[in-house]
Amino acid sequence: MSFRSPYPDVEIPEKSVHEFLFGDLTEDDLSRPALIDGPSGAVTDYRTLVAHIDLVAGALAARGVQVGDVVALHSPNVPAFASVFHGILRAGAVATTVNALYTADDIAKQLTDSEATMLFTVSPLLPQAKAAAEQVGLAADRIVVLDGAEGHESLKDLLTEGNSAPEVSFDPATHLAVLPYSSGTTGRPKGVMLTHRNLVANVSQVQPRMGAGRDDVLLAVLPFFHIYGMTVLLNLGLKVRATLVTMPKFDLEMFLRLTTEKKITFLFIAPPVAVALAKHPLVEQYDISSVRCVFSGAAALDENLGNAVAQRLHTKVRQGYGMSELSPVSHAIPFDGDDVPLSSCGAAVANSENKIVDPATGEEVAYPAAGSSEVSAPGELWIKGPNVMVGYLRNEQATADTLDSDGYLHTGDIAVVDGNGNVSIVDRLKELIKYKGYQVPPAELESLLLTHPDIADAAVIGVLDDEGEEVPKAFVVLQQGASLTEDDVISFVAEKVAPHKKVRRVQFIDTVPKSASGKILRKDLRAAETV
Ligand code: 4UU
Repeated sequence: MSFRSPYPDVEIPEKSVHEFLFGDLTEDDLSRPALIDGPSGAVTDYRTLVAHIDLVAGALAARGVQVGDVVALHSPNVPAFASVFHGILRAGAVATTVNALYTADDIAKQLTDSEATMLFTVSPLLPQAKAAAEQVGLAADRIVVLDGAEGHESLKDLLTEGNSAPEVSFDPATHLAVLPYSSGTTGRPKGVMLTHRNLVANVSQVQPRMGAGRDDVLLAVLPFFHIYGMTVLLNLGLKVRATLVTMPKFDLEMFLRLTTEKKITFLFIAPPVAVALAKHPLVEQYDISSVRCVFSGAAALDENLGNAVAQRLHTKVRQGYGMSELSPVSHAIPFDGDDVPLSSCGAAVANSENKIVDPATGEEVAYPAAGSSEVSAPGELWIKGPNVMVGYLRNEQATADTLDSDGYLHTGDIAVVDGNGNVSIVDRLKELIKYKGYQVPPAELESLLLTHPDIADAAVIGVLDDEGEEVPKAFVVLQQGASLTEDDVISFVAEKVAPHKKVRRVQFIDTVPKSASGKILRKDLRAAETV
């Protein structure tokens, strides 16, 4: 017995992402601002955006990119991201978006695994992009540097060729649109196969209740390369003809200044930004009264923190839950959901159903009576709907471990549900760590720690810092006679990983607790943390 979304089903158009988003632009839409580059103020209207998308698609086709080929996009948030991202999809190719914080090794792994045949990057990220391309044998003429760099084509070069978009045909129901990387419930990052239908569905499922429309100005600080920014800003934001103001990285002063100057109405954030909004003295120095709604997702938002933001900013605060494998939004508190507790992530989005399953017994928990404010017992949240991924790229085992034969995706998150269908995430079954909303796969850090000659064994889990935010903590077993300090371990890792994957706490232990089959017993380590 599952429980369904309380909302009526919505129609999911059988269209490609491009047709769905831009197929019905009106004359009025065309002259509206689609993107504003935060730092420079440069405006791209919808007319220019769609023209550039066509030109990028044409340039890709001219370089031999065919339907189904994978193209990597490695860039912080700049307006050109939208032209390239949608240009790739327009050409029938598949966009694999690469985290802008990644090291050369991280990028190389994704290029190899996704079999990307071209790479778009920006000049500040070129050193690591180039090193990665060299590692995997991708030639310099397959690297386009958006803002230009010696020895590479620039976006301007592609646009001025004037190639029109190719005629392509594919089935939106099955054709892949994007391949973001996620470590899922276990192991290393894997390519998440999302179709055009997945992306079109998720915007259709969420948009009617999100409350954002054509008069809204959205601050696009959440990275477009991550599924949250991709679907909610680049797809939903553009679908409703809102204006996106891009910020290449988070900086509180710029965030507040742009919010004031551009009269931002919707802020999409992850919880660490809520901490700043609730507490930082700088906030008082700006008039950010244009903000109507702050929407948080990608990690747990503390209810008191969310309410503190609402009070200080005199605005609505909403929470959503999502996962790359779900395109990503599966739950969201609606814009008009003033009565929904902020401790929850709201109800299941339209056209979807959920189960909450006791991991110990494999049985569904009992659901509270309709309308009751009681909550169910906790269990793993399972989700079924048109936004559920096809599977992990070339990884049948991981796919089978995550998607069951009834079409339910096992999230690896522990949830409870109340009698109104509002779901709250209360714990995590899977090993994944979220640092500021970014994924940190513990398996990756554990194998890196084991490469240190003085480390005999290691396990990494997420623990809460003083602000209640999750940080990666390493439990380290030293080799006999070795004498490393905590700082030695922290800097050993910091030199080799992207900043968000740094180990931020270290504890030396005698043995890593393991099951009979050799699996790290993370729950034992976690339990010891909370006493
Ligand atoms: C507790 O983080 C995301 C997607 C987030 C998102 C997007 C659009 C949230 C709301 C929205 O509207 O994707 P991933 O794949 O990087 O990480 C997924 C994991 C989840 O399995 C869960 O463990 O991130 C965690 N997570 C949350 N946890 C995501 N949102 C929440 C949340 N509370 N609200």
